[in-house]
Amino acid sequence: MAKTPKPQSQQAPAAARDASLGNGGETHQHIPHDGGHRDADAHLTTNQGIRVSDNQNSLKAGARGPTLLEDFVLREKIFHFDHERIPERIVHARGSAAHGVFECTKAIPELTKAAPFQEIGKQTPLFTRFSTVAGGAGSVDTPRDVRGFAVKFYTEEGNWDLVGNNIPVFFIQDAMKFPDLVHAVKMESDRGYPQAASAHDTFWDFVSLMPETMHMIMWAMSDRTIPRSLRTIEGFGVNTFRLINAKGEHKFVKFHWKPVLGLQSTTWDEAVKIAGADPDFHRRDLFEAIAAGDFPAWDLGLQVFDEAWAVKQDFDVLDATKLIPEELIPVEIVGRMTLNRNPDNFFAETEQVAFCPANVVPGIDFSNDPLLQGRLFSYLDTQLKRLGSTNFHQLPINAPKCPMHNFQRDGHMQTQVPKGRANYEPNSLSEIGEPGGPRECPETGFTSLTINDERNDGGDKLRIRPELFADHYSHARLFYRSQTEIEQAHIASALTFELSKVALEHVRTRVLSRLRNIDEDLAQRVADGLAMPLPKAAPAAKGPIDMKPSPALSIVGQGQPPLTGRKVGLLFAEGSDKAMIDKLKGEIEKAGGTVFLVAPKIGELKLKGGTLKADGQLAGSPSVLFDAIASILMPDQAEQLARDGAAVQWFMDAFGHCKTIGHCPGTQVILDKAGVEPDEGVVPIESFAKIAPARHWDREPKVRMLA
Ligand code: HDD
Repeated sequence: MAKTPKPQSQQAPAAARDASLGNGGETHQHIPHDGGHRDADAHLTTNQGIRVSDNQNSLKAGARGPTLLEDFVLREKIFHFDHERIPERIVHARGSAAHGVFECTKAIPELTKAAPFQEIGKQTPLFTRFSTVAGGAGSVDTPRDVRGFAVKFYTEEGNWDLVGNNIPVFFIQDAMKFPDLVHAVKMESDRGYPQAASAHDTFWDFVSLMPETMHMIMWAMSDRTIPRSLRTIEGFGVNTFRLINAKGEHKFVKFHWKPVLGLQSTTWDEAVKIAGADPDFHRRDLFEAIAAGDFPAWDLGLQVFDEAWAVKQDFDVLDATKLIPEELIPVEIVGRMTLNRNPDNFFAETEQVAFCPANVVPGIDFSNDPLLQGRLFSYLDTQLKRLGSTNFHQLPINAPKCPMHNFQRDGHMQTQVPKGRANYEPNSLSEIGEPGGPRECPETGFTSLTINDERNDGGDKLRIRPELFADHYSHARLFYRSQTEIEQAHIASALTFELSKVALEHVRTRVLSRLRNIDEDLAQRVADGLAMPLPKAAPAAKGPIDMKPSPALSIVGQGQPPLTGRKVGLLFAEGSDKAMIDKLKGEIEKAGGTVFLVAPKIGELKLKGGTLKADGQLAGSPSVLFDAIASILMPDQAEQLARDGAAVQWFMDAFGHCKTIGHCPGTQVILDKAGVEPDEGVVPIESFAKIAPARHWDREPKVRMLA
């Protein structure tokens, strides 16, 4: 006679069940429909609310028999898992985000009636997502790439999305060219590579045939596209928008975000090595900083101007490949964004957040910038594909935090349950005592600016670009000539590197011919770097004209940022002096930095004067992960470490990346082996904290051949 089977939950040996749960088998998590609160005492259920008795074993016909189709618990679990992925964003697929708040520091009702700017101290909640552009969702954080900088303000008058980048201009002038640009920069369509890189044939082929890209190319080849941290990038609305006040008066505006921590970038060699050492470098940095209460902040600045000013310029303010130098129109700071809370769930928030430049609130309106006009369509459209339903605005991360009522109904994944018969307007149901639903708000509702454009050519339908859009070189020249010497060398080197990856020689030649219109010296340096002859300059439809250099465009020119928010790697080993470590750590933390302790072994080490555990093991914590490094080692430990490639490389890289190196006399033997030469950035640990955040660019010609 067959034995009566035991209840399913008892079938697996207790030890196996405990190991598979990893928590003694006691987990019962309940994810209710209200958004996923976890209650440790709640029961595990199916999506239909049926309690699950066994989450380890599928239902089988006998212990060694086939799994039964009847097992709805298994089927539901696998079914849901199979559908976990949604299409990634066609651009900006890889991103990291955080919640925060915008606080108005200067009220500007004379410029705009937009709610966030009406009074000093007014707070508006927001959600900000940073991204790379070209790579897929699983690519690395530090390719040479533009960074997206998208902010969703949940104002009391609806959501306002400021969907910008960390570069104030764009590659193209008209949305018509966006799919071409993106196809050209992404993986080549036959071979499926390179991932997250612009250094390949199709990108440079496109760019070389589209001279309007030249200004943005200068930015893309500058250190702006290899930022040290998302906390140290600027943000820009890029397109020209309009501000409108309560009287209906309007001005043009450009939006700027200025990082409170200042701007900081990596070197290219460093960015490449970080990609290997920690592909999630920026994501981790942002998450950890916020988790530690070290909240990153940006000031919001405005450049405001009117049509009378715009008509006098040599460029068109509707052309997104042009910028307005801050020296011409200063950036006026009106508020501060602080990111103070990490998302609870990456998918629900960071992945499902849906930005759209068309989301504006009363007081903000669009300009006729033809790039912006195309964007107004694209984002809404792409969200439908990505999120699968016209009801994506109901997802908590996208839903406005103010009341929302209309007569839109139904559709996939409708989560609201509208009551009554009124699903059309106008209606007279209130006359028979039934709710009639919401009504228009002529006084307070959004009204588009009635004027079209003072300089529009009579409104004829034309596939054409305005005359001033034709100058593709003046602003590229302005950017290049506004850089410090070292930054110019970085641009020339980046161009040389990228073009050296371009197999098509005629494309390289065409790029060189364009560079001649930007700056002869730059073109010559890149040609020399490639060992190619300099071709004739490309014919230019207009310009270039010389503009007055704008120091605000340089990173280095803005001075060295403080130690606040920077991370110092501190190397020690068994026998190191604990008092010295504690003292240095204290000094760095006092100056606002954080210390990451690195040692050859991660467990508790015996030191002179106590014991200490490292935060990271040496081989897994290369110096590229830190803004500066210091070491406290005894001579005999240093002798030993000098035979370890990871230790030597630690110092060699920090030196090569122009970082501050703090050392005690014991370390000298490794410094010698790593080729670290004395200079103003190689200092005894006593003076380390004072200069730690600085990059010592004077060192660079000693460690690298720059173009
Ligand atoms: Fe775009 C995403 C920024 C031009 C079409 N864009 C996207 C994101 C940022 C930008 C930051 C990611 C938002 C997020 O984190 O979810 N895009 C820009 C800037 C542009 C620009 C600053 C130039 C001023 N974009 C642009 C054009 C088009 C698009 C001209 C199409 C005509 N962008 C899209 C898109 C994306 C997008 C396909 C992909 C995912 C998404 O929208 O939500 O609709």
